[in-house]
Amino acid sequence: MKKTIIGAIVIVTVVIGVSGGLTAYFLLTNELSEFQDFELGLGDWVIDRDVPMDPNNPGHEVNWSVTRVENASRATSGTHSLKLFIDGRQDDGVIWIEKSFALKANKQYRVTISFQFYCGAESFNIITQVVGYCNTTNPEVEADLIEGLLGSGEQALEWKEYNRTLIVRTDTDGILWIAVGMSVVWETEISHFIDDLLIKVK
Ligand SMILES: [Ca+2]
Ligand SMILES: [Ca+2]
Repeated sequence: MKKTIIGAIVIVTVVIGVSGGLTAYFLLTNELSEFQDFELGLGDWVIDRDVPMDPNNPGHEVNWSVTRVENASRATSGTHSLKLFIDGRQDDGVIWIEKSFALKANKQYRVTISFQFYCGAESFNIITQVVGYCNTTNPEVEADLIEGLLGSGEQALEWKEYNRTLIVRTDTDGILWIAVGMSVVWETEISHFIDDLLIKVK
């Protein structure tokens, strides 16, 4: 009788152990993690923007650029980061990088976006809004990114980490789009930097 009970306990323990292991394996294999430190390039990230036309330069957009730059004092890892520049004198414009992630269709995911954002000028005025977007559609215009606004970009003299965790459900094509960048609120010419972008999906 004792042996039977011990045997049953061993079997139950083994089953729990194996299923626990399988669960852990399942979670691991379903977890997607991506880190971009901009040391070697932009990877698969693509530059996009929605900016106004420049009234002082008809037929042209206001000056803007999103570039990978080498400047160790503007990097939290290595020597490179992403520089976001825009002439915000029209009080408008959003610039960002975006990437699509192929996942399972019609499935709920927990997405975490985090990155370092360099301001360089702490201010009571909100000059920029930091963007951290995740949704099933490719962001194309300013209105698409409103749900991804993470607050003022002028909260720290130098670097500040911005992050966001959200639950999002894929639709039939299983694609999630993630974008990070900045939106202009106040008129000025602005340069900010992003480094160490970490995406986790599970
Ligand atoms: Ca870096
Ligand atoms: Ca886009």
